[in-house]
Amino acid sequence: MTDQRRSHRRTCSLCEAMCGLVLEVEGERVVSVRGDEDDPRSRGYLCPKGPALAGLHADPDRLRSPLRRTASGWEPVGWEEALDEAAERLHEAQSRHGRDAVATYVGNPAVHNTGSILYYPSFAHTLRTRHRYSATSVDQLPQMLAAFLMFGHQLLMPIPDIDRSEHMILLGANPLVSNGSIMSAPDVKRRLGEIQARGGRVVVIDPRRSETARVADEHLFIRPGADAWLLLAMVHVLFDEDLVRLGAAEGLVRNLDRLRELARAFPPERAAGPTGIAAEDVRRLTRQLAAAPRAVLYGRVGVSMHPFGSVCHWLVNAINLLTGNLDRPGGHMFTHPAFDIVGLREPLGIGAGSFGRWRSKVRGLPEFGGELPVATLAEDIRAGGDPPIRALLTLAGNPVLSAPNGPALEAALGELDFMVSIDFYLNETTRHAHLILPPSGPLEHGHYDVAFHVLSVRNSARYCPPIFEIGAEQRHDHQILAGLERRLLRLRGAPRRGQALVRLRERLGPERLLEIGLRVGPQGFGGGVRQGLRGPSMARLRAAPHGIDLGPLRPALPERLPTRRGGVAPHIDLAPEALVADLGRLEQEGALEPEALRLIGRRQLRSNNSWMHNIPKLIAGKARCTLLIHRDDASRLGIADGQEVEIRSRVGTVVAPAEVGTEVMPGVVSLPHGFGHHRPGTRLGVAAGSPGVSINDVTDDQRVDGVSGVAAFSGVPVTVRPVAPATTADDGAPPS
Ligand SMILES: Nc1nc2c(c(=O)[nH]1)N[C@H]1C(S)=C(S)[C@@H](COP(=O)(O)OP(=O)(O)OC[C@H]3O[C@@H](n4cnc5c(=O)[nH]c(N)nc54)[C@H](O)[C@@H]3O)O[C@H]1N2
Ligand SMILES: Nc1nc2c(c(=O)[nH]1)N[C@H]1C(S)=C(S)[C@@H](COP(=O)(O)OP(=O)(O)OC[C@H]3O[C@@H](n4cnc5c(=O)[nH]c(N)nc54)[C@H](O)[C@@H]3O)O[C@H]1N2
Ligand code: SF4
Ligand SMILES: [Mo]
Repeated sequence: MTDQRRSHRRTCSLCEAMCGLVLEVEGERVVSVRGDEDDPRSRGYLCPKGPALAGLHADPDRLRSPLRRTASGWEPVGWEEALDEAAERLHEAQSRHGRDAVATYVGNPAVHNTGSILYYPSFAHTLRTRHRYSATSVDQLPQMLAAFLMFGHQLLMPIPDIDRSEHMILLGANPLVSNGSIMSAPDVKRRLGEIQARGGRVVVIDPRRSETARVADEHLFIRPGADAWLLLAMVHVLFDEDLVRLGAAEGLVRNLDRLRELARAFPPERAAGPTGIAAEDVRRLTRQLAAAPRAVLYGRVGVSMHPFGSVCHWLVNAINLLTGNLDRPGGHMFTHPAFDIVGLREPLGIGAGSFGRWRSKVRGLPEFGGELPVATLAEDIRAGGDPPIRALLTLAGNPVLSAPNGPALEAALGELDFMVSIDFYLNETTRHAHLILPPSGPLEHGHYDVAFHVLSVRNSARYCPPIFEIGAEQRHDHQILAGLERRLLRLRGAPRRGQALVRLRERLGPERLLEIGLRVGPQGFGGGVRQGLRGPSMARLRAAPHGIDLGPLRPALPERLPTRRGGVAPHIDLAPEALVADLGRLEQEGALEPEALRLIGRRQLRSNNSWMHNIPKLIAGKARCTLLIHRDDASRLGIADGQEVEIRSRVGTVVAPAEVGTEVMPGVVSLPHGFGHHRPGTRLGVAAGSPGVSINDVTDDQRVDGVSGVAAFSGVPVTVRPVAPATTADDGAPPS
């Protein structure tokens, strides 16, 4: 090889932490990846997925040019032909059966991809279907809904100011493994350690003694799905013991008395039964939170993909506010991003939000932000009716493994007239497509985290140019989306101006759109002429290899709160009616059948939802798709460590080896999500060798958050039994 070795600094785009990496590259090969010691945010930290970017870049299974499914298998097809065909088939479905006949599903990596996050909104606007779905409804939607109803904008989700906090309670989050979510912060372990070093306290409330729980000062088990009881009890204590201090929210709050009234009925004594947490512990936790000078209660997916996810996120926000921690340094704060998708107008920004403008046709689940919950996609396809779904476009998503009741969705996909997937893997979902349009890989395009700087624990901005140029046979996500949009407009005979606009945006490319967004944003001319002259521009970002630090989070009230629809003054609603209405359901929650256990998921350091198991270094080692079960339950059910067990729910059955111990609380079992790579017809040579099973073969699409319709993965009722009688001689207590 005569190729010169080059060194590149790059933000890792795989998760929300945005770690700084240094990649050594020779020719087309990434020779090494290490954490960038000089990166002020990550200071050399990286997780095992960072280095896997090398494997992803080199993966022979990663598709580079389009594929068409035929009776005799997949055949290569040129880009022009593939885009023409895809647009024609989508157009055909819409012209025959109406706009809503095309559904879309957008997955998680689309939010980490600068091209798709900037170009998808316009594409969706052109498609104008009410059948839009995304990974949001198996993730943070309840958190966005709470932000929308309480603060007036779906993206005004307050972020834990972890670097200045002196007391942090983590509820349903495991950032030591997930690396933080809606809290972009590399190396959370160090950051939590710093809270402790400042004399502060870290408390974890989780049905599993998670990796984060192990470094906390205190860990409390909670029964899955019962968090709303705990949170209501905490609100009760705050009012009852006169601990309420509104702090920066003083004068902005509505419905304070209503919340006080509601919480009156939920003293800690009532929470003890459902949660398993003693009343005295709830009182103590609440007093400690209220007494700390800077504190934050942080709730994430464990209380979002949850039967009361929306209520939980409402109450998390409320408790932070009632303890004076909203908008306080070290508390729960809003960001001031350079590219401000909160403050900018569409199409560069994202609108304030909407809720319940229409409902899914079978179950009547509500629209949020123009989307319906994915828990209803399978039945919406299968119901036919009016309007039917005849075609589907997926972008960066693998709903067969990530949505509840994956098998029902797979069956429904088989009924479509047409499906097209923008994705570089032939996987469990895209194998159902008629056409796969593969975009460039993460190192092959420029990168700016449009979404995650908005969710970062420090205001910052960073752009990284592509490391590799794409080949003539490749396209970027934004080119594919704009290419399809342009064709759809042409097929519809749309005015030339509209078509020209799409072509112009395509030619401009994401970098130029970024430039516009940065220039008009609050750190640019949006903040005044002087600010604009000094603020981040693409030239400044290109000249700053570690990005631009815009300082710690700063107070944002009342200035960040938007004027509400109808000209209603900016305010914070402490008891939005849509959320209050769900409390009645709490009291009606039926008890479990006596033999049932509650299933929860878990994330693992060397996974990225469903799609990085094809990287040999990430999947190597002992099988990780195991069912954690408490040893008391195991011995009651006659299950030995390592034994294969059957996990059965209302919708299906999977078999996995049991891992017996005391990590999960009694009555709870845990399977990781993202596995299930045994399905035929994929092109995932490595992942297929360690397939595991998909937790979403047993999660229930009918079990959803009562307000938003988001899948309730926390605490799915299951029964567990050994597949065959234990063969080991010792029938006593299995090893823990
Ligand atoms: N039971 C259970 N289910 C869960 C969860 C859970 O905890 N428990 N977690 C949920 C959560 S939080 C999420 S976010 C969802 C994720 O759900 P999805 O987003 O549906 O699934 P992913 O596994 O992230 O799949 C991402 C897909 O994007 C492709 N891809 C990667 N990068 C790019 C790119 O740059 N461009 C394009 N076009 N494609 C790309 C990959 O090949 C893969 O097919 O899963 C949810 N499902
Ligand atoms: N390594 C790795 N990192 C990832 C991902 C990955 O797949 N792998 N996925 C990324 C994505 S898309 C996201 S959204 C983030 C999510 O990041 P986190 O929100 O930190 O998600 P988890 O690590 O799943 O932690 C959720 C915790 O909730 C607990 N839990 C489950 N049910 C309940 C309940 O009813 N109540 C309470 N209180 N707790 C409960 C679980 O035991 C678990 O410890 O992670 C991101 N980072
Ligand atoms: S924590 Fe890991 S996956 Fe996330 S940005 Fe850092 S290196 Fe990448
Ligand atoms: Mo997620």
